[in-house]
Amino acid sequence: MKEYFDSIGKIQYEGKDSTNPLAFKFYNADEVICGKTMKEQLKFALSWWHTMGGDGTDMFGCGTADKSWGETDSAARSKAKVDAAFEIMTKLGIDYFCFHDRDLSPEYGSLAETNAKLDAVTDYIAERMKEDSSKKLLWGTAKCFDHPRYMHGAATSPSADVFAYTAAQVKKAVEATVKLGGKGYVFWGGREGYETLLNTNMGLELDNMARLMKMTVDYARSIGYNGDFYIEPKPKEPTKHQYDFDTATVLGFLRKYGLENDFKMNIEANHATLAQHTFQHELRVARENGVFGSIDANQGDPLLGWDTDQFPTNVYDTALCMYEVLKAGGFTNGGLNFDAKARRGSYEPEDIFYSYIAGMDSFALGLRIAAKMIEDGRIDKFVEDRYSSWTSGIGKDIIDGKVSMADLEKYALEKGEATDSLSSGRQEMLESIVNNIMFSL
Ligand code: XUL
Ligand code: CO
Repeated sequence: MKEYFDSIGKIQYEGKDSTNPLAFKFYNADEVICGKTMKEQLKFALSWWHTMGGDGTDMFGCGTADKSWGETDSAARSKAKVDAAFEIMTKLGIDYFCFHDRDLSPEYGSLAETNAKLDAVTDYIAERMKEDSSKKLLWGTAKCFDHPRYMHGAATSPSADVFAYTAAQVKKAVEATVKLGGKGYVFWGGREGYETLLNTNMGLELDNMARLMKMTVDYARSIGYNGDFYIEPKPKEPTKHQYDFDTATVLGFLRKYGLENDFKMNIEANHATLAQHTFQHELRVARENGVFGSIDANQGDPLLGWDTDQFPTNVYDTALCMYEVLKAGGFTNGGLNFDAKARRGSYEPEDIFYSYIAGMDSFALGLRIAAKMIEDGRIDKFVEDRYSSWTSGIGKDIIDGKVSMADLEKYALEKGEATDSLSSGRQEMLESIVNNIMFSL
């Protein structure tokens, strides 16, 4: 088998004092944290689109990184991508991968030919997975947003023919996911939104988006898929307004169409910040509503207002993320997919490794800090005490449904002014506790 990165060996854990850029400082796969190995807690995944296909092309210029994998023929390149991806995963100790159908194999002349070529690639991946059972598919999805046919949306297109084409493409992507044993199928509404309401029938578009999801669930279950379906919220980009704006909006949508039992969230950090939320906020909303599923790990740049998809290196954010993940009971079918790309200037092959090492170490450090925050207990204790008025007396009576508004009026009249029942929110003290924990590791 051809080796694509022959100067790079298996990346080892060398501990926090190591200065070797090609070693993990915090990610020690087999070390047990909060009852599971780091590998099980973090469930890292490689994103096929950024890592195997993304060459740095942006709105202002062409690609800088060579992602041809030494092949000019399209089918040969798709196969080479599989070998290169397996090599990257093995060297980094990453077990999972995620794909869009068209990252595995591009569109050819007709849908029939496109499907046949995709089958050849998924057959080859299945073969490679058989040889190495540590490699697993975290989730699959369909790229229903780049071809011109999707210029006005896919399931939300004004054209019923485009809806039909979308259904055909999603059906095939679900089949590919099932064939490779995937435990997740993602809907990210690439162009499911609008540019102007002057040309948009919002009600019909939302109904149709739900129709496609319902059809997908029914079809996938009928062919034996028992994994999760995820919606990946994003407020804008490429469209001005994306219908899956944020977790709260998606929850409203799912509940309106009776889809709430079939879908969980795939929360992406940079999408959260585009929606003017923190990453932790989106995770908390998902967790509190029982729809926490999977994570697209990346980060944006606070000075750039778009989806920069940078590798995550902000440890404060990874710590608060892993705090939410641990509180949610950890991942089940989901995991941490690096929906992230090396910067356009980081174009050399080894930058792929530096990027993943940076991301994996940042999440490993985040996990260590989050576990320590929980073990330390000061934050949890503070929150518990802050709400202690709900565990007895009038608070408990309200929760138990024992009192009416008239009873509460009587209580308030007797009790008098309520300000004295409050105490400080202690935000700065709590932030300082987090820093204290972070730096005591
Ligand atoms: C785009 C994005 C997608 C989804 C999968 O912003 O995040 O790559 O993760 O379609
Ligand atoms: Co994503």
